[in-house]
Amino acid sequence: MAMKMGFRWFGEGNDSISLADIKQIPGVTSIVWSLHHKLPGEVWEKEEIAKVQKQLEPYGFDMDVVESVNIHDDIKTAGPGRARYIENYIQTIKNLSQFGVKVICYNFMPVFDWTRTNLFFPLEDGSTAMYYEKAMIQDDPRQMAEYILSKQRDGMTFPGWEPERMARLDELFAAYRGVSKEQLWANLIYFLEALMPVCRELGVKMAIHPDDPPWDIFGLPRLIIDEAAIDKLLSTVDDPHNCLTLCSGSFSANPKNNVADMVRKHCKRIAFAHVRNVRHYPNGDFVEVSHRDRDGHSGILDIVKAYHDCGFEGYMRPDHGRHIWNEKCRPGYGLYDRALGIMYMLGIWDMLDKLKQGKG
Ligand SMILES: [Mn+2]
Repeated sequence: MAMKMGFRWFGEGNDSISLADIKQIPGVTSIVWSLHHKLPGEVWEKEEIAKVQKQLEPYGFDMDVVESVNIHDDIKTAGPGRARYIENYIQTIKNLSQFGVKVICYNFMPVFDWTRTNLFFPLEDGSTAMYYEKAMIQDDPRQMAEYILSKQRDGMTFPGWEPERMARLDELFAAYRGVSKEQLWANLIYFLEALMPVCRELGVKMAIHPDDPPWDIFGLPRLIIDEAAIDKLLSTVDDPHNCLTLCSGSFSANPKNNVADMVRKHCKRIAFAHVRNVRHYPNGDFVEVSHRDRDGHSGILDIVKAYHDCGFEGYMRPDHGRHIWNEKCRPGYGLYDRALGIMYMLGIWDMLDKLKQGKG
């Protein structure tokens, strides 16, 4: 077993990048996929999954990792539909496992998924990248939701920012109003404990993605924000199928988080690694930069080395990249910069392999 390199793809007709393009990036064996037309709570039907399988097959890509099967708000808030939506989720796991899916990346963020204030911030080299301006995230989430939704071009919606959900923003905020951080934790644990028996039976790992950014926004509690939260999650549901999607970019948006330490501590429980580099500004703003270690503050060299040192056998992918060479693409998900990121990561990895063999 060895680390497996993946690439996130939004699906036929939903991504500017083709599978043929991805095939030409050295080292990629896994397509990280999803059914982006499904709303949280719906069962993913076998016929829909089979369609994706047919598309990947000619290229020899595996479909082992799904990102994401989103969680219905009733599961996060313990709302009236919780039991039904958990049942649907379990059915989706069963259907996915018939196609060889081994890892499901998901998140437990209330109302909003990842949050940025500028999706096309100009960097000094002429490229653009996603930027988070702390001062812009004040009391009114509607302004930010409108900005994000206005950037959804050509019918491509962002996962976690479904217009159907954003249209009900007031209603969603009302549903979370009574949910404290402790209750949100209890609801996450309840959800995972309900899933673990079927995950054990089918060998499917649930891999939670951290909250992005890793702090409370708009008065909404956020759970997976630091090492203490990871410790709590993994020890409370202490099952090898309760795992992490360790996103270096999300965690390192808070300079106090040391991602390489997290890797060393929890290597065996990391099913999926997102590798991304972030540059901090003294006022708390941050921007996503190239994967090259010295371009940002995430510590990419230390992180990749930590994975290599611990014998990581999970899936890895470059996370967001910049928009370079005038590429028209989904924010953060262009072909070119992510391909550069892969070559940087594999360059480090292959050299560490070679050094290790030399020693042996
Ligand atoms: Mn990520």
